[in-house]
Amino acid sequence: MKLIIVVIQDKDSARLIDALGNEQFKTTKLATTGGFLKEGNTTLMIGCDDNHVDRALDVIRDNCSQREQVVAPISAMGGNADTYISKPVTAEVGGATVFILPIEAFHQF
Ligand code: 2BA
Repeated sequence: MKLIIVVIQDKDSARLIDALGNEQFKTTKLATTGGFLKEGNTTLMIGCDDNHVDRALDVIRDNCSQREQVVAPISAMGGNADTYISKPVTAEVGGATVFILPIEAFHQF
């Protein structure tokens, strides 16, 4: 068994959860925050058999599009936590960041 952890944009989450559900994948949705943009994103946990991982990756790939966005991450100025600057940069957003972990045991009581 594997645990797939996938970080996606909020706007892709409903479509991806529905698409995974249509293929009998079970998901848990977590509200998360990206460390760079400090904006909300969505993290899904998907537990599945090893032989279903490739299908899950196909569904994720098909439902999370990548796009460029001008963003303004907030950072401390001169190491002084009281003063912050916001410098716009272009970042690739969307798509999906995927981690696949082996699961030692799975129980439901
Ligand atoms: P954020 O950390 O908010 O990053 C959002 C996007 O900003 C990133 O998209 C990347 O395109 C850009 N970015 C991140 N750090 C950057 C930097 N130092 N300089 C310039 N651009 C930067 P993704 O790479 O697709 O990541 C999307 C979200 O996935 C991230 O949101 C974070 O929540 C998560 N993530 C990505 N890689 C991760 C990792 N190795 N470990 C844990 N979480 C990760």
